[in-house]
Amino acid sequence: MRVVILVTLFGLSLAQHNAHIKNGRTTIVHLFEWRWADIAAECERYLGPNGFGGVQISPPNEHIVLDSPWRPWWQRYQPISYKLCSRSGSEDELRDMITRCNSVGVNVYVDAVINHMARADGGEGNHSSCGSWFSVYTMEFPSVPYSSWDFNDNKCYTGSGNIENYGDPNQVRDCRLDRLLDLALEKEYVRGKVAEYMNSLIDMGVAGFRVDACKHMWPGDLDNVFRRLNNLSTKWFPSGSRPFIYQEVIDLGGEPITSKEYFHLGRVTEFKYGAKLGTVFRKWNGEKLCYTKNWGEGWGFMSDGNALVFIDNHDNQRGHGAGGASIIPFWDSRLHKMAVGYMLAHPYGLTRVMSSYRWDRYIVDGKDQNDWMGPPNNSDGSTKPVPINPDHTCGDKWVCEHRWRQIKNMVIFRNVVNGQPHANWWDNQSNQVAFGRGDRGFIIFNNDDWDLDVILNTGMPAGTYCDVISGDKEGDRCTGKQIQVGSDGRAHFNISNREEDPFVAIHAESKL
Ligand code: 5J7
Ligand code: CA
Repeated sequence: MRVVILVTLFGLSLAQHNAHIKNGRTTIVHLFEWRWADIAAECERYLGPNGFGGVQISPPNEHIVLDSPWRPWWQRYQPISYKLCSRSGSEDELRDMITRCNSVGVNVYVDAVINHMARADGGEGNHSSCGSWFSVYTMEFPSVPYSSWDFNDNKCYTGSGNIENYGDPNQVRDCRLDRLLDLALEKEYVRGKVAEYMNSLIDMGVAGFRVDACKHMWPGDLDNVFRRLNNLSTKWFPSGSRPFIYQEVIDLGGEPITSKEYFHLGRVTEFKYGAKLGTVFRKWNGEKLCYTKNWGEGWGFMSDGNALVFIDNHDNQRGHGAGGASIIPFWDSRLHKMAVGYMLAHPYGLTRVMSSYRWDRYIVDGKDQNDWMGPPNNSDGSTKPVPINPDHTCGDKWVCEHRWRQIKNMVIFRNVVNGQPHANWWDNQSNQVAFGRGDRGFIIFNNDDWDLDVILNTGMPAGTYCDVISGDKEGDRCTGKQIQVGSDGRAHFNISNREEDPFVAIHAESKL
């Protein structure tokens, strides 16, 4: 009997590691701060047709509206209620978007902010995205409703009421994260409200959640909440499917709270991945690309089946959060394409691609004074739509990294090589490396300051392949480079270090 229960519980939690991605797709894109109407259109016109598996959306619930700084991105991380109206749109627009994305096989993952409500300096009144009244002074959020009983202050023993020492797990979980009013998730009532919110989204058809700030919540409390979650909607998913859970835990080492406390609950963000790969591609600290021969667990990362990996996220792309200056955001576009390309070619982890907006960077003494800026907006503060240019790029400061040819084609590459082993490694003992994925794909990088000219075994069937970095396969021709693979699987590669994109990738479906 005991054994049966254990197996059942284990099976239940493991299920929350499954992203339920459809049609052999593999990658999630974070459309940071996009409006629901734009996401719906993007699913239909781009994400579905180009093999993206899912989209992570900004928090859909009611949030504070801040005047100072003006409408920053982080206001989305200060909940006021679980009403589904945010600066990305209304509940109806959200529902329409979820349906339309599901209809083209693109899953929706919701950013769930459940550790806290607004900040203690957030005032009171109706300055919120649906106009709900709240007071941070009395800790009242009547639209949930939460009152002062639902917060943790009685359990926090620091002088300030805030987290003062990350070396003490009790205060990291029970005190305020930088003055954010900390929810008492051990309370039946709070657990019920949070689960009700998440279930309303599951019933609308979402496939799972990116859970914000998990380091600041007890794994036992999260387990309780997650067990209350419904199975996914059978309109879109097989019956009995558990919601996919990926937990934001910033663990770069050096703190008592670690990622592995959360593995049994779902996947966990591997922040070491982008921080380390950034160091490698920037060639800092004597790092070389050839050292990534054992990339993944060999670098001390969490096990493959637990990892959600990314080059940058909405926080650390601003030089704000974890990883610091080594992170490679879209501003460093040449390196960004290479690092994302490497990630998507490599079998480790479930991959997430960032899609950002530009802001007016203004760096003083290494700190960006404008790291707070919210999305492109109209003068009334409303978020601008994402216009699509004739060349398929995005306008109005929307960066749309996921539409960059090199990144879009590597998302397809990952789908084509899905399940194939890392194979045929080659390196020059410096920053030129190559590897394949079984006999389905092959990629080669030149991040040295000199040219690459080499003949390598690709492991691929003979033929002429289009390089999907310098161009596309269009009908029976390549718009970029062509690579000839001989009957022995060998091919000649020549990559100048001065090229716009000093890497080449071929796969089974880029063959002429
Ligand atoms: C939590 C961590 O465990 C951590 O390791 C980290 O680097 C950052 C945070 C963190 O998470 C948040 C989650 C939220 O949902 C909302 C939040 O406001 C935060 C948050 O503030 C936060 O920490 C900020 O960044 C750290 C590097 C600082 O040490 C913190 O003090 C805090 O910085 C504060 O940011 C500034 O002190 C304050 O002046 C400013 O107004 C405030 C702006 O808010 C944010 O920067 C939000 C960050 C955020 C980070 C996330 O990872 C995330 O998923 C969502 C939001
Ligand atoms: Ca907490």
